[in-house]
Amino acid sequence: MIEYYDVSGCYILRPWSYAIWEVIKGWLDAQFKKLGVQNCYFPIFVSKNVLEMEKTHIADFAPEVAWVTKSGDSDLAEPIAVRPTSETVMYPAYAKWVQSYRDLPIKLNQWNNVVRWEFKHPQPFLRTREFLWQEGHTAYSDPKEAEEEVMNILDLYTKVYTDLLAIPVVRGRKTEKEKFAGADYTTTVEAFVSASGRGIQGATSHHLGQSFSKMFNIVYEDPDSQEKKYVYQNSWGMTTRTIGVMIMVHADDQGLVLPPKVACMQVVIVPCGITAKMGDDDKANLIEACTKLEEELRKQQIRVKGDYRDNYSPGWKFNHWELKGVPIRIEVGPRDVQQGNIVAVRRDNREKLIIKSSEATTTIVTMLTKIQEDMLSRAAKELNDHKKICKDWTDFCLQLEQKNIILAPFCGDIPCEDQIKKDSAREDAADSGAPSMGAKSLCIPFDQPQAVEPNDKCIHPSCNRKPKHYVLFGRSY
Ligand code: 86X
Repeated sequence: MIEYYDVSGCYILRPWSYAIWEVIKGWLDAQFKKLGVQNCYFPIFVSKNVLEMEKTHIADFAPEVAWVTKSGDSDLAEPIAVRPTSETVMYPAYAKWVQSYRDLPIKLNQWNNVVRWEFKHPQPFLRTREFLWQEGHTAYSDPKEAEEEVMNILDLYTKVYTDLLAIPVVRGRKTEKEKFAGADYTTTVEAFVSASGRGIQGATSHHLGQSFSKMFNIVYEDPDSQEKKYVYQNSWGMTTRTIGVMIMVHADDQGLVLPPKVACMQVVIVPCGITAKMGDDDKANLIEACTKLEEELRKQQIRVKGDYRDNYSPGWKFNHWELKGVPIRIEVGPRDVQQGNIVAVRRDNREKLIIKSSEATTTIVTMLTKIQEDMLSRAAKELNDHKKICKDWTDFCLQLEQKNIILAPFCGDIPCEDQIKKDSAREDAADSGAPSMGAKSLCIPFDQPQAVEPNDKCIHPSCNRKPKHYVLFGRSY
């Protein structure tokens, strides 16, 4: 999926992974357009002046900003930043474009790269210094309309996970501590990786309210009162991290397991039983049976490839395509051809099926659908089995150690959340190798497990504030 590169934190996305991004992009892009969002492209560079217009929360991010300071040997007059996100690039233009209420709403998106010079250890897909994403930035006169969009976009992100990647998510709002500082509120989809017992943010959709319009002076004249009105804004993004989430949720000890909807190869055909003493005619017959099958499947829009290489054994090919996660392998041998059969093997559960050649296409289509469904069900079961309700701090820490994520009553206070993180970190990290970091809040689920009762206490033992809701906590990426 990736190749390593000699700049730390940067990776080459090879076709096998980039194809997944293309499926996500193709689907999301069509949905954005249905919501009236248009694509555009803003420059990658940000002047020092403009970047610092957003001083308040830029301060937190400043160490991650990458700067261009030279061209050839000469210093630039002013260093130029590489975008870590495009608020400061886009909003000065929005201020120019908005004069009247008739100029609203503005609904723009860009599919681009951003650079964040992180110092935590890099990880392919999950933490890379350059990554691909889409960033949507919209502006409205009506806050209700803006807030509706926040949820519409979150619905699309949810569908990318459930319908394309076969990954269940928990939808919710970020706590005060975890929300984007520039936003009124941040909504999120959170996934769960059972292998590590950690949560991972899947995408985010913010309602920015008027904070940025006030900073960047994005105003229009109210048609009734002639007063200056600040616009209401949203921003939302999904990144190539989604691919990393997909890998971790579905992979097993034999390697990748690709959900059929995003797999660039859904079926591989491997001719089998070719021996040294086999006649040329028999060999040609076998290959012909395979190519015929390939064409039939392709006619039904199945993404299929025959592996006819003669320098690898069938066994080697089985391993190879298994490692790469191809959802279905079809084996065709001379005896199968004679009997009018093929053998199909599912990557996700290793189930082996003998199928009549005449029914190959319909059966394979059904199988692909079934694989997609089963992968989601399996992941949903993992999430469900590892989501525990805790009202007691000792139990909270115990559940965390057992690779679970936890729903607990929480007061919402930032210092209290800091304490929870600190006090749930394991001290004896050195010997075990398991993650020792403390629990973060993942989100305040929209779908609350139960009502907070009058005598419920906030999960942190030293907290006396009333809990507001159940909050999902866990170790996270
Ligand atoms: C926050 C906010 C927002 C558009 C999204 O989450 C979706 C798409 N943007 C991004 N954020 C920063 O503002 C930021 C700023 C700087 Cl200068 C930085 F170096 C890193 C950042 N990371 C996140």
